[in-house]
Amino acid sequence: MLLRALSATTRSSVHTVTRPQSRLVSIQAAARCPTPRSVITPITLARHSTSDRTANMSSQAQKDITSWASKDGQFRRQTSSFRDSISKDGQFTPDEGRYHLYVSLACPWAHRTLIARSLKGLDKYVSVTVVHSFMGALGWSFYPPVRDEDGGFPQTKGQVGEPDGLAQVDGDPLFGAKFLRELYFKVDPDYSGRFTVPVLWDKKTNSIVNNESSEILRMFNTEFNHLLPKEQADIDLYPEHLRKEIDEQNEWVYDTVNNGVYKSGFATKPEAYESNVVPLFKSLDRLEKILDGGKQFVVGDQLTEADVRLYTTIVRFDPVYHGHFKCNLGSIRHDYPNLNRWCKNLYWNYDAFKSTTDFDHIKQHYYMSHGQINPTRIVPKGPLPPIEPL
Ligand SMILES: N[C@@H](CCC(=O)N[C@@H](CS)C(=O)NCC(=O)O)C(=O)O
Repeated sequence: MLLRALSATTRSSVHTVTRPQSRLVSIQAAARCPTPRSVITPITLARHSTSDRTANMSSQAQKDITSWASKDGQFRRQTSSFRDSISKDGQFTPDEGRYHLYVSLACPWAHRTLIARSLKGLDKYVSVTVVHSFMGALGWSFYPPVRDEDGGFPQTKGQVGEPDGLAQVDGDPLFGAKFLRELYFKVDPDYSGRFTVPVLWDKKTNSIVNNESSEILRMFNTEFNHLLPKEQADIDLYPEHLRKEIDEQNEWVYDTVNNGVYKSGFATKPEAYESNVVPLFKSLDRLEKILDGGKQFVVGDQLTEADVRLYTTIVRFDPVYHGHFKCNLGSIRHDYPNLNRWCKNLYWNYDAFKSTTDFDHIKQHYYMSHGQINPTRIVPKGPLPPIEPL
């Protein structure tokens, strides 16, 4: 293993949320290799909105959106603000065509929700819009940024322009918004948090149901089951008998791995970087051991949300985090054979994982958007292939 006697710094996690869930039989085989289908519902390109709320920037975080770290050099992820739930008996009932999911294909948190939506076959209930891969000063946009005179992307202006061929963008089909922030302000004109994806939008009440991926993932797992064919209803990513183990693992994997790569990469002081990159690799060592003996899943013998949550970080690791976020005490493909095998199995054998993973979009986002980390905005060619064959 790469790291042995290390002093892990454990920071508090705001992420793990447990809600009562209904009991379901788990038939994981049903999740394997479903009929290939596009995960993204086709959407027509919308016209630019005339109502632009971009001037409404009420908090410091909103004014300085690309300044990720605090004064001490540490990156601290903000707690999500919208925490309602889809449920049969609540305000947000699980009706066909009612919900819309705004995602970035680059974002590992949004990626969780796309995988769950695909595994559970929720296309009819939840349509999807993908934002442009570039995130500038005004946050996620539905259009590519205007290029400046020398062809670069302006980090500070945040204008929108014509498609640039780098990534397919859908436009906002609901309101013709230019920026994701407009949707947040539509719901709450005084919103002072960050404009993050994923956003689960309710088309009926025109509001945000939830913008916390771990909760959206669980809603998708259970709240539509009574409407789904048995094969998909039976897929249970949070089975009763594994909940304790999943919750325990989520806690440290979230803090040191999922968020650990960000805390390493966004650190602006060596001490902040080191205090995160070391625990990150210690946790990768721990996961490598968990997957010993040809194990295919990180908790139990079936696909669970623990695999979904870990996958979206591991699949980005070699293409982005290793170089861009300086997480280079090892790479998945060269130093973690078990994690590599586990990741390749999910990618190549489960359509829900492969069809939602877009390596070009992922690399374009990180290397182009974070000018303070990569001022030339050159997107590296490798690693090739982005994921190894089985
Ligand atoms: N807690 C949120 C975190 C989501 C999140 O941080 N998303 C990032 C993209 S990877 C984002 O949209 N960042 C924009 C910003 O912070 O301005 C979740 O898990 O849903």
